[in-house]
Amino acid sequence: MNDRTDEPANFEQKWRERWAAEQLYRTPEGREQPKYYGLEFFPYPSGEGLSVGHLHNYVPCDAFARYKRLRGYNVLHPMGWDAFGLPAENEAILKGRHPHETVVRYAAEYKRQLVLVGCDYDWQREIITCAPEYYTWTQWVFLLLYKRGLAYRATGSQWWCEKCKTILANEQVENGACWRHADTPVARKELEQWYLRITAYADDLLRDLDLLDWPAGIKLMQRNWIGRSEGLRVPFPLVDGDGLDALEVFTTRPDTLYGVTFIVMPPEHPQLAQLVRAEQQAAVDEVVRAALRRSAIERMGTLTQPLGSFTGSYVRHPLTDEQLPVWVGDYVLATYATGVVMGVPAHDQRDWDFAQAYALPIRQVIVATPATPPATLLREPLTVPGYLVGSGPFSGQESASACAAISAAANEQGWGTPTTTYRMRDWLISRQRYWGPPIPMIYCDDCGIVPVPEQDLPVVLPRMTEYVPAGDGRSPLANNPDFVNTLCPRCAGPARRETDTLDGFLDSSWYFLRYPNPHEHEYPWLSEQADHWLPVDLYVGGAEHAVMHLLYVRFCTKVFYDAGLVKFREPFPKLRSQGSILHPDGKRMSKSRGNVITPDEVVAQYGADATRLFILSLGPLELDYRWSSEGINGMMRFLRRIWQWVQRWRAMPPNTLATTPGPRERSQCIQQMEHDIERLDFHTALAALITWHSYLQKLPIAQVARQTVEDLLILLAPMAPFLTEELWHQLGHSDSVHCQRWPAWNEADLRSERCVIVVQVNGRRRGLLELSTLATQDTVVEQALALPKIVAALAGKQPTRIVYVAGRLLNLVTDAAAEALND
Ligand code: ANZ
Ligand code: ZN
Ligand code: ZN
Repeated sequence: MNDRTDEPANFEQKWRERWAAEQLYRTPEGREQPKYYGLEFFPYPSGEGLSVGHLHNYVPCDAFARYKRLRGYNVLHPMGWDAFGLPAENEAILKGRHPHETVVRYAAEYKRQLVLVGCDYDWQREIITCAPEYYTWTQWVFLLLYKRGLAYRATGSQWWCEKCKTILANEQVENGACWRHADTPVARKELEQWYLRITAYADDLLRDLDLLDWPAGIKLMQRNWIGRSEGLRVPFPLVDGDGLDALEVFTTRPDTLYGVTFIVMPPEHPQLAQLVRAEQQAAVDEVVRAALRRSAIERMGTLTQPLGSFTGSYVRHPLTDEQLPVWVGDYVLATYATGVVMGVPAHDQRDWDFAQAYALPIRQVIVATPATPPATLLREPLTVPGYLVGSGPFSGQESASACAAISAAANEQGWGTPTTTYRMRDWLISRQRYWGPPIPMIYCDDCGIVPVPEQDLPVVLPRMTEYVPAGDGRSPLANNPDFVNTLCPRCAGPARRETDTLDGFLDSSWYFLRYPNPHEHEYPWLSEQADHWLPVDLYVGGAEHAVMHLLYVRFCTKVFYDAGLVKFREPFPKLRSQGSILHPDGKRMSKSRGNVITPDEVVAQYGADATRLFILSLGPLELDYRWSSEGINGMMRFLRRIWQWVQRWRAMPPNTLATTPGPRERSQCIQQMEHDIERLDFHTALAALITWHSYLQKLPIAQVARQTVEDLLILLAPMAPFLTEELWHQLGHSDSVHCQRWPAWNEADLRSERCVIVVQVNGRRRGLLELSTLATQDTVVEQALALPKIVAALAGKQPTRIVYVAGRLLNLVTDAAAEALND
C-alpha cells in the first residue's frame, strides 16, 4: 500500500496538463454574462524567478477570478511581462548576456512557476513589452501625446545616476540618491530631453482621486506628490538689478507679507551670478559648492543648519518700499514654484532657522489673539494662523480673510498674482539606454523635429552587441549609424533619428488596454473590446508603485479619454495592495541574503493546493506575514480530511434517500464565504468552510447527500483547484469543477432564528435591529451604524467603544461620552 493516491504529486501535474490542453481558462467571447476583468501588476521577469512572496499577489487574485467564474461572470484574467527597461537591461549586463535572450527565458520561467501553483491566466493573451507587436503601440502612444501637445523637448539640469548611466525622473530620486542605487548620490547634468506634460492634468488627477476605491495611503501619497498649493506670486523689484528687474516669490501665506525681512534664492538659481557683488563673490561660491554636495534631504530638512550667504543685492518691498537683502540659501528648491522665497522668520520654521543662523531681523506680524501686541522677544516662530498686527491697512484682520484680501488687492493693484502651483513636475521620458522602444522622432536640418509617420511604426530597436552605456550621456544607439541615419519623412532629405529610448513606465501605462485584443495588428486596441472589458474591475499590486506607475497610468488614461479613445477616465476604479511575505526569521527574502523560499521547493514538499491555502489563510491582504511550515502542514491536514471524507462517502452503497443535512449550517457557510471573498478576506471564508466541514464530518456518512459533497467541493475549488478537480472526477463527472455554478444559499434557512437587538448610543436606547441570531458582532455594528436614528444620534461622531451583549444589546459609546463617564 505505498501507492498513496491522495499525495498531491500523484494528481496535480495531471490537471495542470489537462487544463492547459483543454484551454480551460480561455476568455469567453460571449457578451450575455456580466464581465469581470481582474489584473495584477505585470511583473518584470528577473533571473531570480518567483519567490513565495510573489504568490501573495497572484494566489488571492487567482482564487478571486475562479470565484467570479463560478458566480457566472465572463472572466478576463491575463498575464504578461514588463520586459523593457533598466532592471532587465542591468540584469542582462550583469550576466554578460543580451537582454533579448534573458527576458524571454526569465518570462518562460515565471510562467512555469505560475502554472505550477495553479494560476488560471488566459495564456492566449500573454504579452511582452519588448516585442515589436507591442512596442509599435507604445511608440504610437508617444506620438499621440506629441500630437496633443503633451510631449516636448527641453534642456534642463537633470538628475544623473553614475551607476545607471542615465537620467532619472524626479520620482526616481530618493533621499538624494538613485532609487536603484541607494549608495549612489545623484548628480546634476545638463541635457536636452523629452518630457510628457503630466502637469497639464494635475487638477484632474487630484480631483478624480475621490472617485477611486483605493487604499487611503496610496491616495494620500498621490495627493502629496501632486502637491497642489494655492497662493500668491509677488515680484520684489531689485534696487540695482543690473538688467534684472525683479525677483518673484511664491507664498501660501500672503497674510505674512509685512513680516518679510529678507529674500532667499537657491544656489542653482540661473540669475544668481548676476546678483552677486564682487565683495560677496568668494563667500557665495563657497556656499554654492558646499550646497551642491548635500543631499536633497539634508537641504530641505530642518535637522541640518541651512547654508547661506548675502549676495550684496537688495530688493524693495512692494508695499512698504523698505530695502530687503537678497541671500542665497540651500533650503530653497530651484525647481519648486518660482524658485525664490520671501523670508518671514517670525512665522516660518525654515526662515526662522535661517535668520537665527545668520542673525537676520525678525518681525512678528501675526498674533494668537486679537489686539495683543507682538512679543518683545519671540522664542520660536508662530506658524499657525492668527490675527494681523503691523500690517498697514490689513492689521486686525484674521489670517484667512487677510490672505484673501491681500491677494485681491495684489491682483487689483497689479503688484502680485494669485496662483496655484504644483509640486509635481513634468514626466521626463527619455533614457540614454538601449533597452527600450526608440523614441519615434527624426531631426532634419531643414524641417526640424519631425515625428515618425504612424504607418512607419515600429521604429525597430536594432540588435546590438555593444549595448552597454558608455556613460557619456548618449544612448548606445547613437553609435549605430544604420539606425541613426535616415530620411526625413517630410522633405526626404538626409536626417537623424532620436537615439534615446522611452522610459519603461510608458510601456506599463497602457498595457491593460492590450489584453482584450492582444493580437490586433491595425490598432493598439479596439473600442468594441475596450468598451466591453474596461475599466479593470480589480487591480492588485505592491504599494511601492503608489506614485510612479499608478500616476502615469492614470495620466495616460485621461489623455486617451480626452482623445475619444476610451470611455472611462480612470483605468482602475478599485485597487488593492498586498503586503509582503517575510522569511520565517522575520527578514525580507532576497537573493543577497540567501533566504529566498521558492514556490518550487514548497510545492514539491506540500503540493500546490496546500501552498495556496496557506497563503489564503494568512489574514487581510494588505498586511505582512511570515512564512511558516507549520501553517502549511495544517492546511495539508485539512485537505487530507476532505480527501478521506469524500473517500468514505464514495465507499457507501448508493443512497438516494440521503437529504441535504443541516441546511442552516450550509446556507450560513455559503453566505459568509460570499461576504468575505468579495472583500478578498479568504482567511475568514476558509474558516467558514472548515467550520461547515467539521459539522458534516460529525454526521453519520450515510446521512450525507451527494449534493452536499458536491457543494463543498465547488466552494473549495477557487482555493484548492487541484484536489477539488480530482475528487469531482472521482464522483463520476467528466466536466471540470471550475465550470460549475456556485451553490446558492437560502434566505429561509437563515431566517428561522431571528432576534431583536436594542441599539443604544451612549447608554440611551435609540433603535431596534432585527437580525439572524448567527450575525457576528461586526455585522450587528455595521447594520446598526446604517440605521437613520443611530446616524442622527451619533451626529457625525465615531463610536470609540462598543459594548455588545450577543443577541440582545448593542451600546455605541463615543469619545465625549466616555470622557463624561470618567469625570
Ligand atoms: C512665506 C511664508 C510665511 C511661507 C509663512 C510659509 C509660511 P507649500 O505649502 O508646500 O506649497 N516656498 C515657496 N517656494 C519655495 C521653494 N522654491 N523652496 C522652498 N520653499 C519654498 O509651501 C509654500 C511655502 O513654501 C511658501 O510660503 C514659501 O514660504 C515656501 F509664515 O512664504 B511661504
Ligand atoms: Zn542608479
Ligand atoms: Zn526635412
